[in-house]
Amino acid sequence: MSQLKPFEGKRALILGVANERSLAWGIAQVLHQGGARLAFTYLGEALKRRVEPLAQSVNAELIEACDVSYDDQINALFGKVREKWDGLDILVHSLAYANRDDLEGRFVDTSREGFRIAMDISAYSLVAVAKQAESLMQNNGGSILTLSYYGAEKVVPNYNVMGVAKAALEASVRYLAWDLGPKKIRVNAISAGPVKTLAAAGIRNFRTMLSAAEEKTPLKENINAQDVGELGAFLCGPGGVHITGTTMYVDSGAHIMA
Ligand code: 0WE
Repeated sequence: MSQLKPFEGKRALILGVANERSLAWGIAQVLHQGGARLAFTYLGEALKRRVEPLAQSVNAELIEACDVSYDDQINALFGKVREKWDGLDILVHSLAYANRDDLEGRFVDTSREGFRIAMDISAYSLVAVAKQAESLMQNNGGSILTLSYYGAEKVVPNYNVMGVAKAALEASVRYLAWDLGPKKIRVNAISAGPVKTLAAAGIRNFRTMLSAAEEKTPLKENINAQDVGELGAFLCGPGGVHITGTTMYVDSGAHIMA
């Protein structure tokens, strides 16, 4: 990056840190190094113990519980952000959920409820938080980032309903970019290669998938949370000022392969 502290004074709210391996944590660290002021949410008391020390290590100004399946929790969170900062510059949405049973076997077996849950948590939640962020990003615009995966575009065996939800997420990024563009709020997605995070720990044969993925990439190596952080910082920073509505890959080139 061309500047030493490109995010000096910028206020960033980060949703989706579960532990030190989280992609959201990779983004948080790069923003912190760039001088940003940070706020975090965690999902439930179990993750509070993991997230609190991480947040404190980057001098977080706000650490709040938030389950994005509830409108009142989203409202409460943004109320706290407004109280604390009276504005917002960067919003990072790095969360997804599908029932574990729906991430194996056949997509055709997805239940109505399984489909609803995956869409609600993994796609609709971006719309809900973008609406809240819009009112906090009034004066100088801002940048909204979300995380996607190649299964949104092409069939990745077992990714199933998450692929459908990520397709909806990427489409939501385009429609949000159109709506919020006049207010100079940019909305983008990062399509990351597979990383062994807490989310991945719940997936069968993930290690085998990781080594297969590595062999398939032009660069012959997998990516990590810091790679995601560097692209996130680019998109939120001076390099990204005229980039909106897009999905950018950090995948060692995997997506070019047949
Ligand atoms: O988006 C994801 C996974 C997100 C995820 C993970 C879990 C595990 C635990 C969503 N919901 C749950 N639900 C749980 O109960 N990735 C990009 C990682 C991932 O997940 C896969 C992959 C890849 C890559 C699942 C099947 C095949 C490939």
